Amino acid sequence: MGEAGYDGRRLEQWLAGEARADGFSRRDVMRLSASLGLAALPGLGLTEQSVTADGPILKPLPPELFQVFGTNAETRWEALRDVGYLVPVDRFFVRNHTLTPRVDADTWRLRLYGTGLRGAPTLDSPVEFTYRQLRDLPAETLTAYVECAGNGRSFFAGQQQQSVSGTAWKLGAVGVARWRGVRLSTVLKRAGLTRSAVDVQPVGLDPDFVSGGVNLGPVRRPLPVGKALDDVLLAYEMNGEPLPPDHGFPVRLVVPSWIGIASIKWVGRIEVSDTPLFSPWNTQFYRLFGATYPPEGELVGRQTVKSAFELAWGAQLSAGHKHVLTGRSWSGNGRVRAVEVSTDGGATWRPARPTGLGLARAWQRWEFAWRPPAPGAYTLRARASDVTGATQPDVVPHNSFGYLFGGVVRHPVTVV
Ligand SMILES: Nc1nc2c(c(=O)[nH]1)N[C@H]1C(S)=C(S)[C@@H](COP(=O)(O)O)O[C@H]1N2
Ligand SMILES: [Mo]
Repeated sequence: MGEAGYDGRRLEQWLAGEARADGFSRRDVMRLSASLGLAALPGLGLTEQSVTADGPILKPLPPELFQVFGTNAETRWEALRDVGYLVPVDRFFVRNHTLTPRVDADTWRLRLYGTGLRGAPTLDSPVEFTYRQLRDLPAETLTAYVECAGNGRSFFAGQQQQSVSGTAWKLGAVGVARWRGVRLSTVLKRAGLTRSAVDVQPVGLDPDFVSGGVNLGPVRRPLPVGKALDDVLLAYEMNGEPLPPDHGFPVRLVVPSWIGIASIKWVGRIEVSDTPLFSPWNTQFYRLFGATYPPEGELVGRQTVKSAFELAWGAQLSAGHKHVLTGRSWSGNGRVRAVEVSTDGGATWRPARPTGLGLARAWQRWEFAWRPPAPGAYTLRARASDVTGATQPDVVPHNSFGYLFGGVVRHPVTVV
């Protein structure tokens, strides 16, 4: 069965679920079925994966916790000031290409197939795991951040006067959670992983992504087998609870230190291949295109170094009083080694004091006491360096999609 065949089958599943949903536009389904040359008849074949949906994001998005951008919601950094190391689900950012599907864990199956598995099973006769079977495999916990490749994108325009396309995130498209699940390596080995496997591609059960009128199929991105076997988790719990629908229920990937798109949510199938795999998410998107990059672009994998204050954008502080500024820094290369803060436009820098844990795949919290001398407008800057010596530059080379803004962010505050 070719790729169009898979999409057709998926569409049947979606239509079957659609009978019980009233949110996701039936028009989209019709348009999609027309583009695939299929008859969009109700009650087509029946589904093994029951999927429905009723809105882009299901959890509440109160304005004091989130800034909403279409199908995405950014965490407000001031909402992290009084929470601990982990970001609670009620304020964890959401990045959806389309919308949050509701997946029924009882009928859900994880299907593995492809030429990188023993006997090269096809999608018609895949190796399957039920939710129960996955939960019965040896479990591990992992405290790690998920961060969108576009986190900080708005600063290409805001600080460098460069135009980029995509959601204009500030720094709130990141969150640390404690994930629990089974190692992807465990599942791959049980499914018959061979030595010739090179790529592993998880595929989401959310609706196909349509961009510029073109249906790009389900959200999916190949992962090299080396990373897949290293520290990747198939997670079914987040902060001690079953994964919430918006964050990938019943099962998502958590690919530590890599850009968020690697951490595919609502995984329905995984292709394991002995030849390299391609999808729009590693050929068209999530590559760096720009003057300092090769014409075919540079593939994005690991995240950069970033820092954020747990402070509202444009916060007001009173002059002459001591304020304890707090924030967090993280890096895709490993632990954060040092953080410095400047309150005078970058002229002088003083060390921030690290507080609590500083895990390699998560972040380092810190604090910095500041007594603003006089009323006026100030910009605060925080700059971290990590174990590899990587730090945050003042200017980031431009790329057209505005990925990996690892520069020092100028955070405006008003002292009154
Ligand atoms: N199936 C699927 N997985 C997905 C996405 C998606 O739209 N569909 N978005 C990706 C992107 S771009 C990011 S940044 C993270 C966001 O994870 P979160 O919504 O749990 O914060 O999920 C990734 N996994
Ligand atoms: Mo993302």
